[in-house]
Amino acid sequence: MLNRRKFIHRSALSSLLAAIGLGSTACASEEKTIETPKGLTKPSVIATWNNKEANQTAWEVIKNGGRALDAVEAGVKIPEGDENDQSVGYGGRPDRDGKVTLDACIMDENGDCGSVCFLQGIKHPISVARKVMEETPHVILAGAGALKFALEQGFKVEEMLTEKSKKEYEEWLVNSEYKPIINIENHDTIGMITIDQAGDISGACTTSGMAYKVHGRVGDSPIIGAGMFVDNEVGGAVATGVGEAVLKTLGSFLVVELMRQGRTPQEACEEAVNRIAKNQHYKDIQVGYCAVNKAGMHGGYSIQPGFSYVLNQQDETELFDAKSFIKK
Ligand code: SD4
Repeated sequence: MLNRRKFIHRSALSSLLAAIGLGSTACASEEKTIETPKGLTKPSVIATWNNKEANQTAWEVIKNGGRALDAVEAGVKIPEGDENDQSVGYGGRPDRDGKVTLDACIMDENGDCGSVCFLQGIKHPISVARKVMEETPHVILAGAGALKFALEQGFKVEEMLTEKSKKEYEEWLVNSEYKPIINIENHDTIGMITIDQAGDISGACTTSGMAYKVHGRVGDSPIIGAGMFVDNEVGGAVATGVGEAVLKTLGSFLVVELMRQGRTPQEACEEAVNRIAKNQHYKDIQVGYCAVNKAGMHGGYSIQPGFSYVLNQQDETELFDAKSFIKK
């Protein structure tokens, strides 16, 4: 028997209501589900920024019949371990006290998830987040507790601050101003969504957070629904940029929910950015979203120009420059 999956689309009636000016609440109440054959899913890997090597690593897992969860973990471990990526893991820029503190989360096709935040001294926080998901009844572990748990699970403490990041920090100390530079200072945080050959979806997000943040600050990246969200019937979304703006709008959950209601990934990302622009001081910050739905349609959008996302499908890697709310 054909294995079928449910997609949710707005009904013609709800579109009509929207057209005559009745709000989205009316649309939501008119949702209906229709059956979509499983064959319509498309193995995919999508990630924020130009994280091509990470995407390729995840793609190899999927190509070889592996699980989306294994692919997404393997993929984001690449920038985590790369000392030249100064927004993620080893080599990440420190907080204003000179400490590298790491945030990460992971989510699987069953809606299970794990997260660590304000974790220090561990090179692969994503793998600790996965252990939180698989080995504990909890979702989030923070700070000293997360570190204790990681050590119990066999992870080793290592110095995360590299000479390069230390030198930049010492230069920053001269003026000590917290003024994130759009697309530069916090560039390369990775959020990734994977769809495997069985059509199952997983997601991950990992970062060292905003450079020179207050010690103890936690951003959007380890918060399920903010930095990343996956729904196995719909698709997944990830965020990058100033985490406070993403947290205030629960952006990745919003993107996935909009896709559930029938928006394309592109439309959903645009609406999530519009929400920030409507309600927040957005002119000097960057936030970018990218998303993929179960059928492999993808999209991305940001507040400022300069955000890109990378996609692997059918053995091809493509980098997309996302459109933005503020034009060039
Ligand atoms: C944070 N969202 O900690 C992260 C930073 C980031 O690209 O994504 N930079 O707020």
